[in-house]
Amino acid sequence: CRVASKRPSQFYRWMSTEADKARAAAEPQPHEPTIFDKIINKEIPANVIYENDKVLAFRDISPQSPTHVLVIPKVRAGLTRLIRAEEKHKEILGELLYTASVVARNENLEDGYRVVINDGKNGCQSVYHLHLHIIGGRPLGWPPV
Ligand code: TR5
Repeated sequence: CRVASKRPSQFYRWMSTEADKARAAAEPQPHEPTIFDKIINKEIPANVIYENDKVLAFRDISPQSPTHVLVIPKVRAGLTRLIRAEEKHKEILGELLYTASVVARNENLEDGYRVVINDGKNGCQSVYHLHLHIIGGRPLGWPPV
């Protein structure tokens, strides 16, 4: 879940820690809140850079690149994970992706960036409220590890 900018041995040691954390994260029940609900409700501060009635975009607290923004739906509506998406979620899924493009333009990411959804334990998801990562501001490697 972190981009390698360290020596490989340090990187893989760090990676396993993050992967362990993600594996330990449990998917909440449909109405059980996550940390993102507290951000939406302004109970804890976040660096919000874009907002409308449906979505919120804020800077990741642990940025993996010069630009690292999270885009989330204000109402989770069962979208703990992308794999839980249903027909009724099509509109908000489009809204999230469109917001990613707005954020990318506002953040001057014309040279390129990446939109990531970590889904579930093997996807390294740690917060079970669907979110898009917008990562940019430097050249990115491929494949992701
Ligand atoms: O691993 P996944 O894909 O679930 O991504 C969750 C992301 O939420 C990680 O990149 C975290 O760094 C990020 N995160 C976690 C918290 C947090 C945050 N971003 C902004 N503000 C945050 N607060 C206030 N608290 C967090 N626990």
